[in-house]
Amino acid sequence: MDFEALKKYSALHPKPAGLALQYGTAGFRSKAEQLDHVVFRMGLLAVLRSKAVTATIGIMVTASHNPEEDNGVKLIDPLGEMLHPSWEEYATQLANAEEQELQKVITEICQKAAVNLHKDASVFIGRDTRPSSEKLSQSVIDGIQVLGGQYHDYGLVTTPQLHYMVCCQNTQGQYGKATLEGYYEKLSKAFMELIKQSHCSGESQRHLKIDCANGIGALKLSEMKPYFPQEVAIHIYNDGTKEKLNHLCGADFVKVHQKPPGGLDMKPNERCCSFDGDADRIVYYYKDTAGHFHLIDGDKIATLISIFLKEFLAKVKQDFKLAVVQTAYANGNSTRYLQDTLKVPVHCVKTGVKHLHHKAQEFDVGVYFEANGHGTVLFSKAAETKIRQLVKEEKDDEKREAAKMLENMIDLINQTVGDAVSDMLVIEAILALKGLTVQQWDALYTDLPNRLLKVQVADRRVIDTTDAERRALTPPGLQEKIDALVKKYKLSRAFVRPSGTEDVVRIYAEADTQENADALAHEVSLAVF
Ligand code: 16G
Ligand code: ZN
Repeated sequence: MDFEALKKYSALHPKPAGLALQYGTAGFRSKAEQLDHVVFRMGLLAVLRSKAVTATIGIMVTASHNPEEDNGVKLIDPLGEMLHPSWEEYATQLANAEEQELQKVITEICQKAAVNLHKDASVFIGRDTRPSSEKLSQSVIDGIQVLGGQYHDYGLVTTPQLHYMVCCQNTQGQYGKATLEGYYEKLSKAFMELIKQSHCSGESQRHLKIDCANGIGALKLSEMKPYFPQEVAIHIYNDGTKEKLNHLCGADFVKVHQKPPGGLDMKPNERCCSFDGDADRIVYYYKDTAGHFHLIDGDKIATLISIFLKEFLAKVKQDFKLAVVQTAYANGNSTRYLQDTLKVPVHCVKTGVKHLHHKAQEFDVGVYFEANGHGTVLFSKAAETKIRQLVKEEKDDEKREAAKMLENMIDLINQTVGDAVSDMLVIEAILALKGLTVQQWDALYTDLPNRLLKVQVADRRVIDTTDAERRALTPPGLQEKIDALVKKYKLSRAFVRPSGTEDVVRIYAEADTQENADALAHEVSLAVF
């Protein structure tokens, strides 16, 4: 390794002395001006990771739903999944090394991770529409080049598109073509095949208004539009030409504030949805004739998809195991509906996509969604192979047709990570096939009133949790206090957890009425101090 060149280039991307950041649940996130050295070094790390696993690695510059002034970076592993946890630690060490320690830290990583420096390295790069993203992705390229890695810069792409590219590349095209065109063709073809079977989509049924958070989603949806016939009537709002990214709009805003985004005029009963800033999350909503706002979050999306999959999996009669993975934030009534009414097993894991993804891999068909709208469906290799085989060979018409439906779903779903564009098409296809209106979908169950609060404490790490973050182990006595508060209300539940992305403690409470959910959340927040 040419440490002289490294030293020279690193000096062009100096680390502010004393600044320490952590590779958290969403990679690095910070004010954009603090990130130049981090992205340069993540370019270095991507090369090392690529050499260690002999595969193409992805690197995405984005801060998702965070304010436009922020930015972030995360690495994507070979099959399009999140960076392996053991390397998250290396990422943190490398980002925080003072200039004179850089060589030592790199050497250590190479030793610990058995990196063979003689191997080739290949990195795919993508970025969101933030003003700071272009320059930061240039610094990523500097880092890659200094270690002699090859790269392909996809420029402006959604986060899930980059995950898709990396997976295509490392599976020799089995997952699809590693181009934007390949992505659009694969998804649009599967979608059109699916809705061919729908008989009940009237004119008004087809319209969908999409709030793109003034981000990358708008650009990519416009690119995709020509792949669809005119009947697919999607209307793009908050396309980034007028307002700031994520400002008073986007999936996170809508979910957190439980109200419609700015910039989108909603008529009663119109179906609308919001993407987040990098288009890996989606939530739906509508306004009823009385003017009340109804949010359809990740839990209800998981429910709709599960209903569809359960029906068609039953038709192919293969005894595939279907399960849903949620986090502690899932509304209690969604869990009850899935388990008791739909009879689909539900599993709860810690917050963060990697935990949900990992758990969902245990089943033939694993549906996972966070309440905030990030999610997808995973099919095991065996299930996918069997379904494709049934499409080709099954003699029984009904079974073969059901398999065909599932095969198109498999192709429409981005199995690498939650993808707002793909999820939207999955939802639109299911609504059309089942002839469901947005109100009927919403009426599957009623969300329990809930409240999310955050509080600043001296050190959020004093809170340690267990049972998928649903119970606090420390500080001593806290869980007992929460238990006593929860007992005061009906249908109630509450938990606290340290945030993985902000210096705060988050509190979640739900109860029979909004007043009670609010009161419970407030009382729990007082118990945290
Ligand atoms: C990150 C996670 C998201 C999670 C959120 C929780 C990924 C790609 N993203 O944005 O899934 O919901 O963190 O944030 O894993 P918190 O720890 O601050 O509550
Ligand atoms: Zn996002």
